[in-house]
Amino acid sequence: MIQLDYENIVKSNNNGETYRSIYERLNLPVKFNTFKRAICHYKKTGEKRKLKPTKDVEEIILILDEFTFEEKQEYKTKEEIIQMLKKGCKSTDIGPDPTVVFDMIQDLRANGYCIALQDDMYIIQVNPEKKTQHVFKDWNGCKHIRIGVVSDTHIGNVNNQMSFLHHLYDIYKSLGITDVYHCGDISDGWYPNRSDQIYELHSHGADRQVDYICEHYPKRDGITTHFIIGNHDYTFIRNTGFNIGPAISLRRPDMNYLGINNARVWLTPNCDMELNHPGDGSAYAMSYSLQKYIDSLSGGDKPKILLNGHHHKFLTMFYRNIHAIEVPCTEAQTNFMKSKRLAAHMGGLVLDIYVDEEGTIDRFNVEMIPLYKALTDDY
Ligand SMILES: [Mn+2]
Repeated sequence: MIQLDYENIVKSNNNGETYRSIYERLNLPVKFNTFKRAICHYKKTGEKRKLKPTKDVEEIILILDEFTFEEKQEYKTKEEIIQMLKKGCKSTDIGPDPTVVFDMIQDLRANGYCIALQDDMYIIQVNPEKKTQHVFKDWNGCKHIRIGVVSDTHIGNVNNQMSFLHHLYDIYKSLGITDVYHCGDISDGWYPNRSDQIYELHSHGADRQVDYICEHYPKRDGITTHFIIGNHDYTFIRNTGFNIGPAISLRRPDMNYLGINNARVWLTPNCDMELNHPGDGSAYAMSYSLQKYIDSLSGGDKPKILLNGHHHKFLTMFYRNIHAIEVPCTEAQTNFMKSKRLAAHMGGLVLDIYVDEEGTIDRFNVEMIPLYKALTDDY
């Protein structure tokens, strides 16, 4: 039987760490659901349950379903809560115990709903705060770091190139790559103001695009995809307060959500890599946007590597001591891009980063894997 350190777990949770993150950190041989239920039970009653180890720890069930099932009388259902959150509601509107309600809200957040607490009201947000998350990789001192980089897969659009994306992951797998970085616009999203977009989608709406991505995005043993979301993915937040990033991450443990539009990954203590998905349009010259962005970075805060999505272009530039790259896409030119005379560079990248003892870049190599001829209806 397993005895959990209940006090410390609750403390970590109060400090902002999610139950899932605590659960993963402790690496327990029980299901996430069992773990979470025991914690909630402890918070309610003070009783410290011992847990029986289980073999299968893969299953993901959310506490929300449990509570609404077990205590239907006292607590609102998930659907009812989401409806109420659109206008805002108090904890007591959802159910009697604020700690249980808080857990239910945390579940919804883990599912992708952007929920803020304003005064004493929980409310859906369509304009959440965008903070850059810093991620610190465990560097083992190895002087050669090899990663895969993709961007703008625009899954959900009929122009997405799923076969090519899978081909890239086959190459990554064969090269022994364990981490692939995605610079945003994983989905095509939903633009109500672009009336033609609806004809270009094979999956409509957040739920279907998330379902399609979770089912069809390349999954290879030993490879984790780390992704930010871009302006297309962001349309779901703006329209409905739903962020597909956490929703995908929850269902695909090999897909790690890093934040909205920007993230900073420290590959070594002296080598940080920025993932960026800007919101600008295209300029006359291909290099313009990247150059101006680098100009705007303050001296002390420049990354060593900059990976830029959004423009569907491939370009490398060494400027202000930054190894900067416009990352190509895996979506064929759309009618929208055609009408704006925008070319699409399709491809994926392999980066070979050689560092010294202290983790500072010695040599830097970008390999482009191009796709010359797009397939039609490749979904
Ligand atoms: Mn974009």
